[in-house]
Amino acid sequence: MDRSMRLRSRALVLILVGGSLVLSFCSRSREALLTSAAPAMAGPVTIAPNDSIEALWIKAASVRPSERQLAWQALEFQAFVHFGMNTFTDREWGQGTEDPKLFNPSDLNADQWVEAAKAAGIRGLIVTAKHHDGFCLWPSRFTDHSVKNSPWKGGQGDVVGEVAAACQKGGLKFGVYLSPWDRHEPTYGDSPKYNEHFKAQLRELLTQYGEISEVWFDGACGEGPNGKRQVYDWPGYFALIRELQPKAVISIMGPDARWIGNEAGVTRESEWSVIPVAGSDDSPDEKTPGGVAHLDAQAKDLGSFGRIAEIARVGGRLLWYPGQVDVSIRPGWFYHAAEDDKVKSLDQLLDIYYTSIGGNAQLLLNIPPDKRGRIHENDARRLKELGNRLRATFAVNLAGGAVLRPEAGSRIGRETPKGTTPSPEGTVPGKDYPSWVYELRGPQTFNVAMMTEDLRKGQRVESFALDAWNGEAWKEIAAGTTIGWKKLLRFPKIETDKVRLRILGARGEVAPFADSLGLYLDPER
Ligand code: FUL
Repeated sequence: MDRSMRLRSRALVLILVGGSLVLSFCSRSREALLTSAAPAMAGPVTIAPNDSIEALWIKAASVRPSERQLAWQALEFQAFVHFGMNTFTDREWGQGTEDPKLFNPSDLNADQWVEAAKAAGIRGLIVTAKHHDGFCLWPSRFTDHSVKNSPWKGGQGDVVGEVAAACQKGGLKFGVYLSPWDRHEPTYGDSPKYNEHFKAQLRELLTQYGEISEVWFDGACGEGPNGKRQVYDWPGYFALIRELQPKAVISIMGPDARWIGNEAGVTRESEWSVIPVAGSDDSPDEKTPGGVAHLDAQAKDLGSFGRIAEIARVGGRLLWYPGQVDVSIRPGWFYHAAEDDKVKSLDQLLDIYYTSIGGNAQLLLNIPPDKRGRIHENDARRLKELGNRLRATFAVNLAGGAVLRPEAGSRIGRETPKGTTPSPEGTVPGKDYPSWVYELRGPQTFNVAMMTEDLRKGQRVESFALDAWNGEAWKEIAAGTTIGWKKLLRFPKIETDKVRLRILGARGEVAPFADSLGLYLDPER
């Protein structure tokens, strides 16, 4: 996303002016702060039947993201690029028997992909290096089913290499999708042999293309009951990635980021990054679409306190496992000319943006190149419209420079509940939570609010409300449940010089900080 769209001013300096706190904004971006300050790490936290409610509350507030998860979350918006044999056969899933000669883009231009993505404010790109049909977009030494046997560039081309270079040039992060399910590879189903093959291909991708920011492992496998049964060596795959690209996030069938549970571009109303999971086994579970064992990524409730208590009864652990929303700009994942007029509208994309990034998730928007090897004009135009609209909306934070004061009578300090051990990490249910009043720099007109939590302190807020002062009284203008990385709320235009943020429920203490509130005007609403 352009610098102008980045949220600036994250180092909060609390200056006492006449009993009030003035938010002083410095010029470092939030991303810079997040990546420079190493979070206090807390890996999986064990939960057990004998944990009291208070103990569970404190444990839930103590789970932290890893540095790689924080950096990934700060990307916010990435492009998914489905391109390969299916682009040329007009299919979504290939058989693995397609002739490599069918792959022949007439005008492949990875710089154009990057420019189209950047126009929307996208910060990273993940390309399908190999989809289920097994055709490799790079000249792998371990199969003949690749670009090297295609007519494209006389068999001398390397799509992965061109995309990696274009991303580097354009300042985008670069990641790879490598399908574990391979319908072409003869060793598939002969588990140890295929695992070696898969790791050899993974090694090529992890060593030949510079920094890889994400490895996306699909959970799909269409082998029927009589099909080949492959037992994947997940721990081996993960170890290789950690060894060769320690900063890379391993998503979906992996420990760092989870599938949100749909391909519709929406999050749950309450989207938690602290997720309780039964048992102690972290290896992906192919029986449930969940990435880690015993997690049903499609369940309606993944992280409520009730769910945590339920899992504690059978014994398990709390993971920092943030959600990613994958959705296509068109009906299909791959390009089909018949869908040229089915590119999602600007309003649909805005809804997706607000409910995914603004719902505590990362957005992975698929933009499939066509048979030329270019992002089609209709898609490119829509991406630009999206970026323009977001830039216009988020250019100025109208809460910038606000004077912040705790509301009289509300409580900011921590209390130690009866019967629990004092902990640096939080409070308990059923207490009063804080409210803050933001005195704006004069009357402001806005229709978008943004709330964020400092994830270095975990994810804590369970519900909140936002009020505007109408000259005589407070009027609630928006409310929500979880916040996490970011909550975005849209409402009819309002003019006021004072807003109030009420925390209605939280796991532990919620400290005021500069990121907690942004107010914006979407000029087109
Ligand atoms: C699914 C795959 O089967 C689709 O083809 C696509 O790649 C999507 C992102 O994931 O599981």
